[in-house]
Amino acid sequence: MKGKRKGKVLLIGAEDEENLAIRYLGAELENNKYLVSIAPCSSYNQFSEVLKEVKSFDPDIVAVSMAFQSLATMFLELIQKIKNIKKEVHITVGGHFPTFEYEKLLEYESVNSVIRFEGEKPISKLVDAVCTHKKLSNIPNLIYKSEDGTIIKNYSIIEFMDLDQLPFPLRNEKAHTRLGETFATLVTSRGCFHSRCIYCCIGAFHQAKTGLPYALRTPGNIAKEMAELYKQKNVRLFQFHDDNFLLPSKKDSYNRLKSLKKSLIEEGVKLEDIAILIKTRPDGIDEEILLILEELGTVGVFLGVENASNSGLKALARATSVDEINYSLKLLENFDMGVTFNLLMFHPRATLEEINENIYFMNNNINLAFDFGRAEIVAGSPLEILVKRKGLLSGQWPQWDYRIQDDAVEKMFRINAHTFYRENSHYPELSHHMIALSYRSELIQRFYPGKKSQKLKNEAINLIRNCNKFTLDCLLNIYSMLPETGIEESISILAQEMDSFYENHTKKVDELTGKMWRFQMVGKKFQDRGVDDYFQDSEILGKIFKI
Ligand code: B12
Ligand code: SF4
Repeated sequence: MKGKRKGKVLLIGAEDEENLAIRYLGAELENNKYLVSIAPCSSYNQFSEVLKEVKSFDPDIVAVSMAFQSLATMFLELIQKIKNIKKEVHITVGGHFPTFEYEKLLEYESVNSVIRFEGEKPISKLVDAVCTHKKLSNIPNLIYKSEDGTIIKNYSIIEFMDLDQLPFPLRNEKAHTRLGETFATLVTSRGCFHSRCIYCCIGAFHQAKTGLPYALRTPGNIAKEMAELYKQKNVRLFQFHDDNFLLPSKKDSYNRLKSLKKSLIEEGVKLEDIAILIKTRPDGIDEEILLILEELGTVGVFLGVENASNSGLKALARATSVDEINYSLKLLENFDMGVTFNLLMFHPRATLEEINENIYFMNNNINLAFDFGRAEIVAGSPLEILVKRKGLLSGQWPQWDYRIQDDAVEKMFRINAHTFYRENSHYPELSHHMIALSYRSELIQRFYPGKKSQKLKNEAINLIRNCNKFTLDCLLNIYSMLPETGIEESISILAQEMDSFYENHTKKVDELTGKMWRFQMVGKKFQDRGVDDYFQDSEILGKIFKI
């Protein structure tokens, strides 16, 4: 405890991977000499582990990241359980959802305070105030209950922090493995230059900020973090979780990437050793940018398509066009990058014509892994305001539902919910696995190029295409049901067909993923010995390792 300040903070958050929100907070707290422990919680199964940590670590503050509205109910139950065993502990919650829903959350007796917006500065001040019994009124972004129960809202920070000044997020001792390689996520920015998409809360989250709606780390600072991960944790695959990895101006994006490349080389990161995954809007790329992204090792691009009709794009406030999307896809065809996308083809104003256009688009991109669904309501999004104003809202806080204005599209959405997205359906997970497969097939091409990796890539494309064809047939089948009544039996038959196809396909994807995994394990060994060509070309080794 020497040199440590009084104050122990237990940070809780969903950790499907290292959760950067709590890990940035943890780094800042440790920098300020507080003691920190991280308790991951993505599901009810992890409650007992978290509660065990509450007992053994005995924190002064429990800080829960509730970014995901979908997990809010679970976290509220967890918070109650923590209070049951440690009544006096101060529990604060933060992240996107609490930033907007603080009033409702503070109605829960177990929640002592909410920290809105970015949390680094406020959390350290809160720990200090709680542990030294100071008043809470000087803590920025804090909302809390006074002794008489009234809600007190402190002032908000209205400027982005200098992101280069933040300590790098805390990391586990050992890096995660994703797609068969050592893996880490990071962000190079906060906020979004567009900030207007109707289903998104990022614009509102940073709305109070003066100046630009986003802040950037410098390339040198990003490269330092990557180099640390590369050298100390042997990380080879980096996923950038920025809302937009690229900038509004293509020239600026190009210069930034060029500078990142230079900084990485200066830091001793061998570019041929690393691979990256990014997200970008379709209007963010051009050939020059793709060339430099390729040099940086980009193997996966999640392209923000979101809707493949101009009216749909307009309704979602995407500020892009189908031509722009098609152009970016055409450019991407010339690069070895797994391109994936999501289609929010269901939204309050969706029409059947739009649905047609989206299905047509899927068909035109049958080799690409994608996901589709409805634009869901999250607190702080313009969509929330729209559905309330139009009287379309139904369901219950925090899991809202809404009605699509066009009856036929609404019917189609509900049939989808009873088929593709019904409970225990294999489709939602399978679509994510196919996205992963698409990235992985390019990743192995980059790290272990040769005949076998090309063969595995072809197998992946075939699986993706076959699955997409079936998905399209199902969508068309659903479409044909729309004018009919008494379709319960047809829906049930279709759901059974889907179950059997998607279950079978999941097995095939798992088999191919297993094959890729074996290929990577063995490929590394042959590469280390400088005989990878022999491995890639050998039929016998292919048979032995079932590749
Ligand atoms: C990485 C990510 C994921 C990862 C999760 C990784 C993990 N944690 O295990 C994956 C891919 C799994 C994922 C999935 C989903 N995601 Co997501 N995801 C993100 C993303 C892109 C980055 C998050 C991040 O790391 N940011 C970097 C950190 C440093 O910033 P931050 O999270 O904002 O944290 C700061 C503040 O918010 C605050 N803060 C956060 N927590 C706390 C807690 C306390 C106590 C305090 C004081 C402060 C505080 O302080 C932090 C530091 O300043 C965000 C977008 C975004 N810009 O944040 C979406 C985002 C969080 N995801 C979103 C959504 C909708 C989803 C999905 C529902 C998507 C889907 N349809 O499946 C799922 C739900 C997952 C689930 N578990 O239920 C929405 C959340 C909206 C909402 N309120 O629900 C976001 C905001 C995207 C968006 N533009 O709408 N996601
Ligand atoms: S969806 Fe992406 S582009 Fe649109 S506002 Fe949100 S972060 Fe920005």
